[in-house]
Amino acid sequence: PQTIYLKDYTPPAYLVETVELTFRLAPAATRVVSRISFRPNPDATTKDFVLHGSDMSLLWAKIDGAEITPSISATGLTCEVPNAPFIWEAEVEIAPDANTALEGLYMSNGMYCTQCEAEGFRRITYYPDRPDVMAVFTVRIESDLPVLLSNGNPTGSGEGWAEWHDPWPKPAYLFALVAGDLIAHTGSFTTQSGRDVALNIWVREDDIGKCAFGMDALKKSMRWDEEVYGREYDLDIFNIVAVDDFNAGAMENKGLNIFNSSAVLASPETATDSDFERIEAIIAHEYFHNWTGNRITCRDWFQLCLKEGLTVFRDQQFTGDMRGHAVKRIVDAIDLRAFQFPEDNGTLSHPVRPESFVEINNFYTATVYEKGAEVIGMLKRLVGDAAYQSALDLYFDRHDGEAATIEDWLAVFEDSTGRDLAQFKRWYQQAGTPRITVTDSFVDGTYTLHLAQETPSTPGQSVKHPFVIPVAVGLLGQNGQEVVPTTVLELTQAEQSFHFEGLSGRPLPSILRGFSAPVILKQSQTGAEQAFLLAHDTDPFNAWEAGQNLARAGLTAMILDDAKPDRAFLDALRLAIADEEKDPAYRAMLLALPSQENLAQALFDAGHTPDPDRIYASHKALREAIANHCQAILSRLYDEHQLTGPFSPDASAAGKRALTNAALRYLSLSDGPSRAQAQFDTADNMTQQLAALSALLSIDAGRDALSAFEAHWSKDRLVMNKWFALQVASAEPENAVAVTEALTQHPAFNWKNPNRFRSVVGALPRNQAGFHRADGAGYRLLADWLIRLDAMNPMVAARMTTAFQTMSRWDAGRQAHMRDALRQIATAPGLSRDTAEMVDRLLG
Ligand code: BAL
Ligand code: ZN
Repeated sequence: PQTIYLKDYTPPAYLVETVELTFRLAPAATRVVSRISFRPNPDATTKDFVLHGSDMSLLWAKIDGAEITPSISATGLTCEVPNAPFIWEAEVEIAPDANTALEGLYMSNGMYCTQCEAEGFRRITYYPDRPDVMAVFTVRIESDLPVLLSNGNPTGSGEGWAEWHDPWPKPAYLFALVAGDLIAHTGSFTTQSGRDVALNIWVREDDIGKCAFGMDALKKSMRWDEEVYGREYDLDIFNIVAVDDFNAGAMENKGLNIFNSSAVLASPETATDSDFERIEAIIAHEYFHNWTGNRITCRDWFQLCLKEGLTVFRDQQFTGDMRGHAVKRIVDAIDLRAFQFPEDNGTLSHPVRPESFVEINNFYTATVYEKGAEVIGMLKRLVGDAAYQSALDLYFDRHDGEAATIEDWLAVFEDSTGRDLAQFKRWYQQAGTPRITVTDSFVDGTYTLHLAQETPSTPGQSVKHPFVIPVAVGLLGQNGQEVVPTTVLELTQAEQSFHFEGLSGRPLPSILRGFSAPVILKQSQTGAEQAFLLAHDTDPFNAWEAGQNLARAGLTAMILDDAKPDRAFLDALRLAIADEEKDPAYRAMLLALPSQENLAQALFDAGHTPDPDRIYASHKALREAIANHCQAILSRLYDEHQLTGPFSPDASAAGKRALTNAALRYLSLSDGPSRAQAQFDTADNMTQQLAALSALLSIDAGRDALSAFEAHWSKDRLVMNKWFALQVASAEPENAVAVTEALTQHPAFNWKNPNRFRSVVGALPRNQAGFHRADGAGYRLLADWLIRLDAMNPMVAARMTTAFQTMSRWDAGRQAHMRDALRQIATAPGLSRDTAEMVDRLLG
């Protein structure tokens, strides 16, 4: 397979003005007629006419009305064309019902839908399928199905047909088509300039009761983007469609967002608070793409972070505004450390803007998305809020309607702030997680912080140059008073000292406040200092971080040295959760220990090769110790934060449920199953029901509840995904493989549905000790399933190989088993390009 390099970019040879498409839908033989007006690109370096296309039969093709015979390969076609504007016409036949890859036009439960990003459009018709070719699309759909949708505004419809016109030039990856027996939850929105927009969430009839929350989230997103970024919606209609079979979460097609049903459908009975929050964020994310992605798109796929990093950053800001910034920042840091740090510190490490790829689908990663968002956050921290806003205004003015690059993005900031961002650009170019080592001194009233940065080498990048790192620091006095409020230090050198003068005593530093940069901080703190910061730090992120550090230190001693649970941690935690000044959602975060995966990473980083079973056992022992030590306060928190009245998914109510459910899990350990059983029996919402079931399973008292849950929810596919995933997640390490295997035999295990596959096979790697069983059984089970899935759906299979990304950090025995599993995948006959690239990178 061919490797594609950023450095080889050349402009398209031909540009497209307009595209007219006619679809005659039929499951096994859909006909697509295209009429495309091309013109030579004056900036082109070649005159070769190449259209992408695969998995289709060409029935005929014409140029300016004259039939031609192009030269066709498995990936596209070429032919002679005039050196002047011309009209290309063609008809192809495709088979949506045979499309199991779920890229291009495919079928899900009798409905037609599309997924074209990144390169799915080339499975629909022959076209220059690259994001820097932007065109105005007109679409006619012919089908007996009642609802026929495409991008833009509707321009006509009749018995068995509908036409759509999208006035905004767009790349083919934003094309969408839906045809099905659907009904709409409708709404409307009046934009800031007074235009009325019709809003629809299209679903199957059974799901119509699960749309109200999504509609509300959409309206909030539209208002927020006007108020915060000055961005108004630009069509007469905005459609969202829920689809059961979908490889990712959702897709921002212009005016026609297509969503994985799990990312849009929610009701109190069927969705948890986490689902509500996730749905709100994804709806916002896809909506925000209308400006950051659609109006301004990417020149090429290496620039993916241009739209994704920025749009993730925007959805994080939105969620913070809707639900509280302190907890949101903690959640984002937890996720970055859980998903991006392992990627950045293993064989899959790549820069936020990669320099090469074989299959672009393999680069929709936590690095491009979440680290990409962190880079935007750092830029904002460095230039300040007002300058950020001016720069964004300039970005929209300057690049609207264009396919832009990271260079364009940085130039906007340089031009509007006068700042040189050459060094900052390294965040886009250098892979790896920087380590910042802190030392300090105090002499004659001057406190000196010495920061040293170092980034380990990553595949293909052995030498790293210093980054510009915004390190937010505050200094606390003896009594917890803030003697120096939050100050952003700019670390630009490999080593640098920062002085704070005129202090009356040695302060305690609170470093990297608000997680101001995606780095690993190495500082020696005593347990007493961590407990002090947990109690007194005015920065909520760092107060939480101090609690996590204290917990991690205690757990490390338990794992490595057989220590007992740390009494100082237990006391500090008990004090913190009793603090009524702290809101319930925040206290729920304090109660969550660092995950087993997080502990493994910390131990890897400190040069250890940990035993996952010991991590599991120590984690469990500390949880039991917390349960016993804090029983009285947990019991009080559980009782005092119970809600009455109708369910509301708002942040305040969700925070109380988060706290009571965190308490419930511990109380089940100390007091047995009765509370959880009672909550399970009486819960009127999924948050309470699932938390109770999970608490019961964690003490092996959930067998009956599990059956009752299944009997009640067997018809609800989204809820059943939770039922499957929870069993794998809560299995004891020695049983996890058997539990997973047994669930794959369950009649409701439809492995061809990506959500169901992820909730069973994909759940195993998240049970760390279960997956990393010393005998390699977890690795073998995953490999067997990925080989099977790869033949159907390469994108999802390839993504799941990331379960092996920490391979080099485990012991020799586990490494050998992982390597065998990867080799087994690598040698499977007919392996996809997607999975082959991943396995190749994983094997190094
Ligand atoms: N563009 C792919 C889905 C998303 O990031 O919104
Ligand atoms: Zn996105």
